Amino acid sequence: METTQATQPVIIAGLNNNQANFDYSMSELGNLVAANQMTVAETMIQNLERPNPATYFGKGKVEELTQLAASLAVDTVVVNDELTPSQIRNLEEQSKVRIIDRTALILEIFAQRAQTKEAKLQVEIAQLQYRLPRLRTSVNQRLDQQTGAGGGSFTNRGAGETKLEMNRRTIKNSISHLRAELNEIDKSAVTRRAQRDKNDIPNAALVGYTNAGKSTIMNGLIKLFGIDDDKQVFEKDMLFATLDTSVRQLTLPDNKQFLLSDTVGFVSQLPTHLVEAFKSTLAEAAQADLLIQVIDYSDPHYKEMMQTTADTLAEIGIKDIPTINVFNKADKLTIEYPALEGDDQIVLSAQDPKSLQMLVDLIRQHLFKNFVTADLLIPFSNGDVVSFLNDQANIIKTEYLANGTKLKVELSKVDLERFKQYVV
Ligand SMILES: Nc1nc2c(ncn2[C@@H]2O[C@H](COP(=O)(O)OP(=O)(O)OP(=O)(O)O)[C@@H](O)[C@H]2O)c(=O)[nH]1
Ligand SMILES: [Mg+2]
Repeated sequence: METTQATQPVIIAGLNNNQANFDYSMSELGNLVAANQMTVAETMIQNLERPNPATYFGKGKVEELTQLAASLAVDTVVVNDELTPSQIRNLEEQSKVRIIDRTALILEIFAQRAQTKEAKLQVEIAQLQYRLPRLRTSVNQRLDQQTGAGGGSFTNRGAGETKLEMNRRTIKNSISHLRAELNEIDKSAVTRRAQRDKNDIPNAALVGYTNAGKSTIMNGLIKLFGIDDDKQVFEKDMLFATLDTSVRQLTLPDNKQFLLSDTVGFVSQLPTHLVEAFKSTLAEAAQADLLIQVIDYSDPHYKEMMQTTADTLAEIGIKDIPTINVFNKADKLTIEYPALEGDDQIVLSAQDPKSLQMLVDLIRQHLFKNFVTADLLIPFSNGDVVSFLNDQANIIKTEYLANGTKLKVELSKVDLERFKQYVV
């Protein structure tokens, strides 16, 4: 897809086959369009059981679309679905406008946002995979143009086919090269994770719909509990501000430590290739001990957004991880909802430090529930163990006895095993 000019007017168009969340999905498309420097000049909807296999919309609707585009002087239509290569080609031929499907639009936004090497590779792979089956269309079109009104000779046609095959091979080669590059980056991430697992620090991952406030919560918690050199992550009022996973270590006042990761946000119907390409980035979430789902509670569509998150997590294969729900942006609420019950959800505002304190208490209840309180008697000759525990653990009580230091201390299972010789 070519880069679009600032606020280019487009028509957005969708098929309504009575799906439950059609309105939501169209409003989401409007937001995606705005995120790609385009404005919605008009919305066109067709009520139809299933798409027309050749042109996606029915015949009459295609004519209506052609006239609408001409009368508004709009040359681009964004369709709320992933179309087949031939549907795009036929629609473009018949309506004389450029057709961008939902998948291409999302890929384009991701491409614009990608900053790091890893994100760029992931998006590029997904874009090439999207292009691969669509290659025939553009090459054939070019061929038709080259051969003119008389049509191509047999020889020309043959040369064209060869060129198409060549282009396909080139794209396939590029994909495998990019994959190999991405694997190298992945390997070091896997090593880092293995290292951390050895240290037995529990980890939590922020997940959820894009723009819900994940990065804002991450930054708030870093400010409160981060280590000196911990950097803030990027937060902004835009779709897909975060494409890379960031991991930070947090230390609570009682010395309990955990890792928190901030991940890419979701939107409904995320392109399969994109989800596939981002799997390695989402490995942090896949291996988390706790998922913290952040929800924009002030958005009337928050329930659909929660469903989108659930669907996307399922698609990535993330399941059976304990989850807490953070209903964020409470300061913007205009409706009063009934109070939430249960110890796995909380209503808060990410910008309010008191809220974040409450959130941390909730995270603590879940992440450290396997901690045990033990009494240790450590001989004075093992002063290093006492200083280690003073640094790293929550000491509830210290007594100096004749035969050593007695500590009442909270320990993880691994530390309990490590220090079991001192347990009394
Ligand atoms: N009013 C209000 N705004 C908030 C709150 N939390 C986050 N925001 C704003 O919401 C916008 C999006 O926040 P981010 O933290 O970047 O959202 P995200 O979930 O990381 O989004 P992606 O990275 O795009 O998935 C920013 O402009 C934040 O300032 C909140 O509690 N109240
Ligand atoms: Mg973010």
